[in-house]
Amino acid sequence: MSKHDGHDHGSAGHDPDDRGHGSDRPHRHGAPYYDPDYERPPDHAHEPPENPRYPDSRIYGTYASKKPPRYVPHPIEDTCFKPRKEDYKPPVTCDGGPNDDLCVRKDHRALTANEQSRFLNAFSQINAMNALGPLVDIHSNAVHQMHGNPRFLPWHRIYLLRMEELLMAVDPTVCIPYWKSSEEQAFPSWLIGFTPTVNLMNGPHTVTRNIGASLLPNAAAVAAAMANASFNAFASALEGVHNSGHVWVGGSMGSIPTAPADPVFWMHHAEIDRIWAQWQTANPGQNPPLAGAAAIMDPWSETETETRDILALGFTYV
Ligand SMILES: [Cu+2]
Repeated sequence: MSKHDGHDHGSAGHDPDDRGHGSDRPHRHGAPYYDPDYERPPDHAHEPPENPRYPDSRIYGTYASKKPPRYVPHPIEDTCFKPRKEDYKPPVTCDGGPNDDLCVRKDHRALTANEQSRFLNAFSQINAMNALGPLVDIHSNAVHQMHGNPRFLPWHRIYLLRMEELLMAVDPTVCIPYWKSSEEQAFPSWLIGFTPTVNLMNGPHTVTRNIGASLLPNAAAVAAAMANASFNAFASALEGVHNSGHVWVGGSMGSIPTAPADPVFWMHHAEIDRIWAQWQTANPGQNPPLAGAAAIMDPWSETETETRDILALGFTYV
């Protein structure tokens, strides 16, 4: 039985089979989430391949095509969402308060029905424009070394930001909600029927789930991760908690190349990022030990230093 079967996922043990060499070690295509190993620092020097499917350098970084295909806006298919001009008034936070310029990421349980449909509608629209697939594909390229080492948290912080920017291009009131799975111990019910088909580089992928075949980390597991005083100890524990969340949802979420096709991926990672932000406040000056090329969040240009301050990046958690 493999350690990747789920039940023992996140164990601290090291499987020799999992410690191969170079690009073989991290998530091979289709590979499940594996235990983080922060003792092996990223060996990071590469140029990601150019791929003409990627149209926009702000979102797709070095994957962007020099001759971008034009976005083809797609009519809204969701009949539950009927945009009217008055829907596009500024978000309610524009009241002169401190959050005016920030995307305010909320607990998904606090979303109104309208905010839920806006999130799903924006998700469907960027998918229909074939702007989502290329973003998902970036996650399948292990060359970015975004799992199992200190790049995990800063890299996914930028990844979420790019997704949020894409969503906001469709609907500027949308921010990525977070899914506090350790507290809820349940899948967000309003996402159950939402299983989009996303065009990935290997062809269309329809989201599947196999919810609850393993254990979801509880609040104590998150508290135990939070109790670590050094970045690597904290981040490694939190990545393990995160892995178990992927395995618990199962299906697309259980596999690195397909996980971001499920909207719950973004909400799961928003929660992981929120926990990191909390830990940062409690542990000032504790930053990822990254230098040189490993400190650049390729395919984007942000450096590790630029990932530290979420307010400076333009979002906050409430
Ligand atoms: Cu990831």
